Amino acid sequence: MKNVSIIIITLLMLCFSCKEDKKEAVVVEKEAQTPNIVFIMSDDHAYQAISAYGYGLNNTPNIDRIAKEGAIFNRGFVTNSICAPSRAVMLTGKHSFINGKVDNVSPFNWDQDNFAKSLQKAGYQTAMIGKIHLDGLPQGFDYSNVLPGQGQYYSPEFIENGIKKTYPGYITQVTTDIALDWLENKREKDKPFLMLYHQKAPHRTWMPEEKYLTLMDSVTFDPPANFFDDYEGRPAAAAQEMSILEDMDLVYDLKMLDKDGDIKTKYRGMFQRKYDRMTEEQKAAWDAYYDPIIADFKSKKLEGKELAIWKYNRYMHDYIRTIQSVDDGVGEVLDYLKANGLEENTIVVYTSDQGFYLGEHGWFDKRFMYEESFRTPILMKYPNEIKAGTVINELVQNLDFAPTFLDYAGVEIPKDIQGESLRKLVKGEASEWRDAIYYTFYEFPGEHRVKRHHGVRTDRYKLIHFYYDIDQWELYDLEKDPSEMHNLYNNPEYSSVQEDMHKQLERMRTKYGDSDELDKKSLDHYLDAKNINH
Ligand code: SGN
Ligand code: CA
Repeated sequence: MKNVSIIIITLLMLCFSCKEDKKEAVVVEKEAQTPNIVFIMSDDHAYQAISAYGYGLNNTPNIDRIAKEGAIFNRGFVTNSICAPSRAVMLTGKHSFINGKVDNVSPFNWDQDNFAKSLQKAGYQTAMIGKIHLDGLPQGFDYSNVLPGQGQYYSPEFIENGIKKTYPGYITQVTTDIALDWLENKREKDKPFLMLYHQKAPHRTWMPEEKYLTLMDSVTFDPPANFFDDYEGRPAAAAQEMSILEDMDLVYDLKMLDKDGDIKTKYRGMFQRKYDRMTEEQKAAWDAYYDPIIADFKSKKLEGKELAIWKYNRYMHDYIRTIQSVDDGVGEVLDYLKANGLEENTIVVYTSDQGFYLGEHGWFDKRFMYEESFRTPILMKYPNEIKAGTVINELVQNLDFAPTFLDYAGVEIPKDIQGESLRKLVKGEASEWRDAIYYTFYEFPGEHRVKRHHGVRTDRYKLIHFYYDIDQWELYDLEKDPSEMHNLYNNPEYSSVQEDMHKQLERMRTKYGDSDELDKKSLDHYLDAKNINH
């Protein structure tokens, strides 16, 4: 039986009693089918590394299929560029300071509403597979098989409905296999379904699958134009610890685990433990690839800019390779939907929990409100309703997923959800849309040392306030300076823009209910979770 909502069955029954029953019944059924939802998310996947976005770094044919057959969002953003908070926003449709999950370390309250709970109540069968990064048994899911914490690339552990087990193999393929197994063998095929299929890759430490160890080996990547940024006028940017040259570990991040032990780094032992999770065959494949690179690296004795560019290339190769396995998985799931007659009536979304730096400003990681980590890829298809090749340039946020899914499912959107449904926007029927978006980041003091900040972005401008142990404002004209190298704050030519952006910031804080009080509360929450005295 097809996924037809109860209302439709009732309508059909009513139609059977009328004269022209047959014709009408067919029309009603097609219009009101309840869509399935496959929500694909990867971890730290920069939009720059999806070929549909046109940066020419790599090739992701399967993710691109979603854009080709549906819509691509050119201005998709998160509200807080860090993993667990982003997932909490996605589930609840509420900003971090409202759903309470402001950082990666404090607990998440699963007892609050989330869109999976609402869909479950409406008759959906629901599954959560892969990385979730929120402690506790996921609520709202009939089936869950999730990673503990960050998860491991090789021989990964998963927690299936609360029970931990280790799977042989490579995490991206294992996650895909679990998803396909749920689709084929575990779901009840007469119900509409929601499947969250969330990959760990391409998260640090970017460990590729054996079959992709040599992918793009002959390619040399040119670093972005601002790779050697001097952070002039941007003290918060200067204070971070996410520089490829300074902070990327030669062994842990870049796999220079030499057998002689000459390359001694801070995190060598941590990488050794990751390497030790591999089978003898996997280790042999890794050694065959990395050993010659290690020997070559040792002989070169690189320094300064040369070392930075070498590190950037090593990083890019591994990063791009882990994405290839993610793309394969997307292809397997799309093929399954097609082969099983589910293609037309299934919404497929591809996104990441945030963006990522691929050498811009000299960095890896995320957290900042600067474009590369504030932005996130969003691609969405639903053949029943979305035209192939749709391009969306409006400002959308991960806040919008929950109301969008509820809208498509015909489920009432709770009044306290802060996002907007994308449904009309994607159809080209939205009469008006937001002109500004709000951002918060709290995780300081913390790993990578990105200072606390919040800010507002409009189509053209961005205002950021860094605070806590600093009091620094930044203003950017994104049209003239898309790489955000020139802080225009207090530049007389921009005084009216500055004034207007301050008003926009206050407007955002009022609109979403943020305040100094909530800020203080989240700070206490974070410091308590980190056991920092305050
Ligand atoms: C880990 C990483 C960091 C990363 C955070 C958050 N270090 O702590 O580099 O910023 O996760 O990432 S690692 O040594 O454990 O790889 S997030 O995507 O989970 O927010
Ligand atoms: Ca992440």
